[in-house]
Amino acid sequence: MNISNKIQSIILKKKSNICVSLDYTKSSQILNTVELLKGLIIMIKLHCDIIEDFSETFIKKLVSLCKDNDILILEDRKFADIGNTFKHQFTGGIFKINTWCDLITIHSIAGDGPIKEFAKIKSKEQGALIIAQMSNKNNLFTAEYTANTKKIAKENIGSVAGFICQEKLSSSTNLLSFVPGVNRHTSSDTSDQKYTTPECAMEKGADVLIIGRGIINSTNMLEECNIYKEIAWK
Ligand code: S5P
Repeated sequence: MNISNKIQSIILKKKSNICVSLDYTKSSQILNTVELLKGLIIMIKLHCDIIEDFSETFIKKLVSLCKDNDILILEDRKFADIGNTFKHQFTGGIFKINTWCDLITIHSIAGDGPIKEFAKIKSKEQGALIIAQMSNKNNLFTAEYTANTKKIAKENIGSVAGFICQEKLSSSTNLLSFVPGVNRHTSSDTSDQKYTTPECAMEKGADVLIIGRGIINSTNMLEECNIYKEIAWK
């Protein structure tokens, strides 16, 4: 099964389209939160390079927990370099991202080079989300850039599973829309993040909602995650 089909089958099975962004710096926080929310979410998003105690033992535990509970792992590395450098960043260093991720994020600023490299080295079930729009204020994305990014995605269906975006960008079931910057309580953070509501993101055609602090900073994560899940499923 390709990764787009797998995502859709998990969404239907768990009646959820929630990806929780686990922007924690300690591996135990990640494991504990996945354990708590495992029934309500279909995907977790990591920034592995902010985890202070990243280790092989941790990632093995996480992969096993996620596999057992139909949760996909998205590493939000936002690759943006030439193909050869991408290859080393994806497979090397201390993280060896290719050995544990289901999905990665890639910028299209360098053209299709990194995507083509990814197609060569990825496993059959791995996919990339290409960043076509961003949520934060003052970003440099333009309509033309987004259109060119859509073109790269269409030409690379199979390795590209969808977009990081703010609205539905394709009617193809092989190119899903993943929308970050979702929060039901606030419209911004103290930095540059801009939030939309879960209702608004769904109206704009999101297939998957990516929610970070809206859930992980809540005093009752389980209840809050369930509220997002129910709003989006409706
Ligand atoms: O446009 C974007 C793209 C991404 S991947 N805006 C984002 O905020 N993100 C990521 O989503 C960001 O890196 C962070 O990990 C998460 C949003 O977290 P929150 O706490 O603001 O919901």
